[in-house]
Amino acid sequence: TQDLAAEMPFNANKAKEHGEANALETPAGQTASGDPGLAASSTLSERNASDKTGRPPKPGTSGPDGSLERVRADGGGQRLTTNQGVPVADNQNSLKAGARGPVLLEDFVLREKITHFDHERIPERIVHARGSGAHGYFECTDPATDLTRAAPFAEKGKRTPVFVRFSTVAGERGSKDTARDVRGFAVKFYTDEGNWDLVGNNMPVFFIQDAMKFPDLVHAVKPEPHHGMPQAASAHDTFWDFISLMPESTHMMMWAMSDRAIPRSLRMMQGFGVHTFRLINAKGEARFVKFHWQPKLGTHSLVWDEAVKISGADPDFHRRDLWEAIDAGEYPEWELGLQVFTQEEADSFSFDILDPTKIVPEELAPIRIVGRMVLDRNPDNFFAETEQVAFCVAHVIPGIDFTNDPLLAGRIHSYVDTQISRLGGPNFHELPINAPLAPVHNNQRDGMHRQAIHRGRVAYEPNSLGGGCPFQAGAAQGFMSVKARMDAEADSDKVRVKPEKFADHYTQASLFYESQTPVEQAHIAAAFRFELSKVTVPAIRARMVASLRNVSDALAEKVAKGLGMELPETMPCAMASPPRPEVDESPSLSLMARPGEGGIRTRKVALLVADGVDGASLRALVEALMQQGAVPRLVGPHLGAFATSDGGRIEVDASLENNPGFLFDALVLPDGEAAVKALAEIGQTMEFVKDQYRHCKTILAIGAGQALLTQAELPMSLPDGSADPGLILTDAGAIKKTIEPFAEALARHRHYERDTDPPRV
Ligand code: HDE
Repeated sequence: TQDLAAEMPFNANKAKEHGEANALETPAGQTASGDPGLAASSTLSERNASDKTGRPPKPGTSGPDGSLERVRADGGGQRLTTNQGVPVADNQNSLKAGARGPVLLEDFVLREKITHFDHERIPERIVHARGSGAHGYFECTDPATDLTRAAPFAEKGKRTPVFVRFSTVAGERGSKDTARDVRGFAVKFYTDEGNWDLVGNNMPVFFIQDAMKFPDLVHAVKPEPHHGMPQAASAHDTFWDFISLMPESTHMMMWAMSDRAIPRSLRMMQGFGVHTFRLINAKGEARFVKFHWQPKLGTHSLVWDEAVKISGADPDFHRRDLWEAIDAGEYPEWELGLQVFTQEEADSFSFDILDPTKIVPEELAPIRIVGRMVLDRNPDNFFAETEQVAFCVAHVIPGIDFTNDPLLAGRIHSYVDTQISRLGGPNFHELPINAPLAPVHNNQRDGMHRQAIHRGRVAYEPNSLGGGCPFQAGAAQGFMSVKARMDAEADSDKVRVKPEKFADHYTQASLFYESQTPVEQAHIAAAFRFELSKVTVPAIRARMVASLRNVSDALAEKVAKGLGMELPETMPCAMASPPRPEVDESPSLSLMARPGEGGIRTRKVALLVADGVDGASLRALVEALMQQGAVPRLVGPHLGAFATSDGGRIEVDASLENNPGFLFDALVLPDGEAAVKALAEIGQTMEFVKDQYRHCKTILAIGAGQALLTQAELPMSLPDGSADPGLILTDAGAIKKTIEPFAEALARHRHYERDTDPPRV
């Protein structure tokens, strides 16, 4: 592995899609890819020769040698043809027997067009149907060769191309982005030893412990089968019926009811491999590992009221945010951390590391950062890339292996299986987005939609006619399953049981709840209240609250009160006295623990505008915000230009109607008597101001604009009487001095001190 890596520091082909990597020479004659005849029919050096400019591509654009380049189609300057390449003379009229006569069956142009259209859709994913993808690279910052021989970690600075797909779980393909849900975080590494898919979520635990329960879980959360409702929502009877009968889901429910289920941006959430995996180094030594992605921008969330409103005004909120950030060159970035522990440590833990409803607290195994991932290119085509990408938990590479987690076992089977119906056959690995960059050579043949043209008469092994090729790579180079003990009792019977510690359903749920800040705890209680308030069967509500008493009586009491019910008896536990946990609190479980790098880059600020607005202060603000990387947007009563008080004109970007307040991170109320008077007469202005306040965002009011705060009846101080750090008042003349405090307040994202339940505004 080491030698190979030294020879080929960057993946030969895909890396060309990234600026810096593109500058590096790849050994001459190196084949870019093997078997999938579509992957490469020429050597990389030949293909390089076709790069006429010789310049590396701009970051964020595709290089001339990008691995996807060979399949990119562009109709610019071309004549219209059928799928057979026959030029089409008329694309408006079908072929008829006379101007008013019947359409003729012989019209192959019409029939081909309609037939293709009839078959444009493929089945959506049974879960994670709605997703958004991006290209990028993983760069190793701390070679982890002591732990693993996996190719991406071989060398400092080594870059491995990746494609990432983020998703919601329950909603259908066209559902809203801001549903309360788990987010998928699936990363395909195109490594030089084959594809590795790390198919994770933005929460580190899962609802169930055994794959046997997955179809039940999914059937329970999906729209109810008789009437097909609700869409992209867990707040309904069948979901909570199932959950309340499955205490093993309690820990995950704490995460799912926390604000992590409504991220502010896909760029601002963590990712986790969830299961315990294994790392194996070149010496064959194995250790356990949990994978963690940490966003550079920190972890930030929406508030529920905001998420609900956004889903109406912009169901593509997260998709748009990701696309726009990458488009603007604000490439999202994550660090990859490994939480590593030995068999002996695992044996000593109070929980079972094979149980996917448990975390390993960071206090027991610290996170070692080994690399960073940067997403720097939007897909060219949503269907070809984001929809057709096929992740698979079974796609591992030498240096990475599985454990006996029974949920993982089911996943190793499920993902390939589901692609066969979703993508129409066993050759989905040949689709450009799925094709590995590493050479593919084997004796698998034929099947629907085969792209490769295998040459020669040998499709078996052993053979002498093909010189024994393709030959086995052997233990030194090939994938070897780790030598691991099967179970403590090697001669155990076939059984359908769970390991003993799997029965502790509540200790880590309590650990999570107790590790949250008061604001987060309040939001968890409110989320349970909301979801259960949509449950129509009182017994389900009661059973759920009875179960919550095992997590925290304070939480159960709050939820019961919110639902207007008596506190029920505590639900009996499967394990009467669980092992004592190592820690009672783990601060890193709070969203607030990872605020990120600070700053206001990509934060969207609305500046209200109407005729008579003070243009000078607005211009100064816009300029200062842009300098700091924020995204100021001028919002007026309608589109078009408005007169400023100094006789100028100012063109707005959006209207109060098409961009309501909750789509922005902060609000600026402008100076200028006439403008303020005009804005004050519009109902949407008041909603704008109130939503900004209710969602704990920063509001800057300049001069006469302060009157809008009074008109919206905003409390000017916090519930405890102290000053509200998110309300900034200033005069137009003092705008330069206000920029810094405004940016600081905006960098805090939210002013949760303002948060009350129910809201004051
Ligand atoms: Fe998945 N899951 N899953 N899942 N999952 C799918 O595969 C499945 C689980 C996750 O962007 C499906 O290609 C089973 C855990 C993500 O394309 C399917 C079990 C975690 C994605 C499937 C689980 C995940 C999927 C549907 C329990 C976090 C989207 C379409 C044994 C670690 C990938 C597809 C993408 C997708 C099965 C549980 C993450 C049906 C059987 C735990 C991010 O194969």
